[in-house]
Amino acid sequence: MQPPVPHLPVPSERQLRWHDLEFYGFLHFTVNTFTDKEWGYGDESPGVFNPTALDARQWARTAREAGMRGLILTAKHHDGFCLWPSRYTEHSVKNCPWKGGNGDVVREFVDACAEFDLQAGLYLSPWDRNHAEYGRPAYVEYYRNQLEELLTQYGEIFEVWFDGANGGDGYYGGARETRRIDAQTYYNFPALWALVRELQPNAILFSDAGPDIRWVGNEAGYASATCWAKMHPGGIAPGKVDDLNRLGWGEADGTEWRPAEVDVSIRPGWFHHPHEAPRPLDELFAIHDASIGRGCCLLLNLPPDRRGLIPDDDIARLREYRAALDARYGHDAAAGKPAAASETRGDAPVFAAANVTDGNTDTYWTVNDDTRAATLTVDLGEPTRVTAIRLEEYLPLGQRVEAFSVELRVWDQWLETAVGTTIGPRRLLTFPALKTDQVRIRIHRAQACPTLKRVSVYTA
Ligand code: FUL
Repeated sequence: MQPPVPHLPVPSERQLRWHDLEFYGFLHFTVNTFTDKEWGYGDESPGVFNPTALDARQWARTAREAGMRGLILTAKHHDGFCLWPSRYTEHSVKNCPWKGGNGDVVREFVDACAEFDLQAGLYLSPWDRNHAEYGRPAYVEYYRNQLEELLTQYGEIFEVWFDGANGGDGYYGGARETRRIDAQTYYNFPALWALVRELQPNAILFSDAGPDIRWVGNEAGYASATCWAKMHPGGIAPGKVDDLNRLGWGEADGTEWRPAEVDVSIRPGWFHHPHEAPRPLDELFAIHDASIGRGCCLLLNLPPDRRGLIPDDDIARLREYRAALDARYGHDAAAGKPAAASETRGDAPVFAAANVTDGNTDTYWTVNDDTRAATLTVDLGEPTRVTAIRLEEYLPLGQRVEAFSVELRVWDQWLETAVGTTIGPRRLLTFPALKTDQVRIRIHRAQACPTLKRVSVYTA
């Protein structure tokens, strides 16, 4: 029996690996940390950058303990200050007091990531409020040169983060004026992307509109409850509400595989400000369920302070968060349990319902080509207090499911306890606890015969 033909678009190998990361961290750190700003103007003296106890290993250890799989560092933010000794500018760590101008934050960062088995990614702001040539062709050349430095001198980079904030007022080498650019054409992004592909073929490219992953359209930590991993190609106009909505929802008939990354800070600001505090645990939990739980990856920002360390309060909050996540989602009551379906493709064991509980994410349940609605039941074997469920489609065959519900068996009835639209990479649904021995997934509608690779059931 042949597997279903892929329902296009399908993810690349690179995107498939990215989906598995689920959770990684952002580090916003630069002169702003010392000037108490969110956006530096570009006239900051490198002299202000003077962390007293910078320890990239502390960043990596914190991320690791929180369950993150990678970290992305702001090698250069909008103010233009470079955390590595770039040969193309003096506006960098070369001219700061930290380590007598001989330090390299990017180097310490990638080394720490390697030690703690984290993937390392970099943010290089296209907008540069320090550079005299910003807005003219010479700056684009400068940007390209810097990208090349970062992608050739620091080992494997898993993600390159192209920020969407573009142009405005700034120092610009002393001009102190407003410079507008056309973000769609000025940077020649296709050529920059080609450079990344050439130098780091495994790296994921993030920008508002992709090409590998898209922005989710807000910085609140929320994906839409309907969230397709697909989009139509084309640009995103900054601030245009229709476009932001499109980023949050994705597009059911999208022709490109372009899943959303949810970026949000553990604190109100992206950079550390002494008067701010980390978010409460319940907010972090809501962010988890609205990002990872809706099929996106979560990029959670942890801003180092003026010492160059992630503050104790943030570490304590992350520990609480990890412990609470493990308690709630650490044990899958469906693992290894029998499952049955209304239909199995060609009655072939290779596509059987039991594939969703076998712990192997290379196997999946599916049905015959013409089927669009079907049910799958997991038998928990004994009455179990069920509080949440996680579903995953088999992505190499594309995203298919459009509408589903979750039913729990009580008194021989099936009570509908949750309804949903998209599943995609994963869908987490929590609901009022109920004791049941059978959980049924009812797929109501799909774009092509549905697939599921895993069903997990949580009881805490
Ligand atoms: C935005 C930037 O303007 C913010 O400062 C921050 O870096 C955020 C992640 O992206 O576009």
